[in-house]
Amino acid sequence: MDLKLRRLSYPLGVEVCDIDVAAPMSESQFGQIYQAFLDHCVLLFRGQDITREQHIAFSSRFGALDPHDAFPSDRHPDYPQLMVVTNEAQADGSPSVSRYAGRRWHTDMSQTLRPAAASLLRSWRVPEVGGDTMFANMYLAYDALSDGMKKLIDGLHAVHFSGTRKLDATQTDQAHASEQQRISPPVAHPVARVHPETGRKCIFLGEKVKRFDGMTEEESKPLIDYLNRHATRPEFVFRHQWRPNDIIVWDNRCTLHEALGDFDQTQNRYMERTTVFGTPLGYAVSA
Ligand SMILES: O=C(O)CCC(=O)C(=O)O
Ligand SMILES: [Fe+2]
Repeated sequence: MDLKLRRLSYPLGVEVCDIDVAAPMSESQFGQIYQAFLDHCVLLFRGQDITREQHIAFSSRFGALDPHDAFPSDRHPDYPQLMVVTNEAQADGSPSVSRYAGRRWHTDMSQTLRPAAASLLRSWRVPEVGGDTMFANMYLAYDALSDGMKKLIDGLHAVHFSGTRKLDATQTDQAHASEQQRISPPVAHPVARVHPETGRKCIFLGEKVKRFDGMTEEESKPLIDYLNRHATRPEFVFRHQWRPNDIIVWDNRCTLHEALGDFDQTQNRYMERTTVFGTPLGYAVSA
């Protein structure tokens, strides 16, 4: 049976309609879903009232799952394959460690030598309005560059840093950032990346990047800022408004995403994410 797809925006994303991701699914049906994922970069499944085990099982069909050793603070205590993103306070009343997770343009795990292939984010509780997430298509962003700029970035490697999350400058937040930097020292990745499955070129950058390898931060900043601004122009972006029990799957190799935080912080937002390992990329550099 053919999948029923509904496009979510011009640049990227389709809703996969009338599917229960927890129901038995043949190889050929999953093959169609995987092809839609490669073609459209972002998939949305609505109304998935599933268990954590089912979320993990569906995610595993996309590839081996990351146990999040590079992010122990945000891991679910009972399920290492799940990262928690929430503004809900911890049991002892202290602020959630993940309350600012994803609040800048980024691609998951790019601060490691095995950046993520896919991420599958499931919404449990969402605010009445807002708390949206934006996704940008890095194939389109690359294609829209001039030949001169393509040639310039072709040889460049960008240095991705850990611990760049927005902070309230509390001691806990500072300690968290230092710990993240210790776990994941900086790594360099190609700025113009060839997607390992589609073979298409895309911009691989985002706001974890502070400089190009072999250049100073001061020298790098103007071009990094330009490329991030260009890559996230509205015509490359889809903005998702969450409902409870949505699952969004995105391809981290050819998209950037950002959580907006545009909501009443007295309301609860609670999400869980699995992360599918990508192929090894890049090399370690000194800070
Ligand atoms: O909370 C969100 O909307 C996204 C957070 C994020 O960056 C992620 O889960 O990878
Ligand atoms: Fe993310």
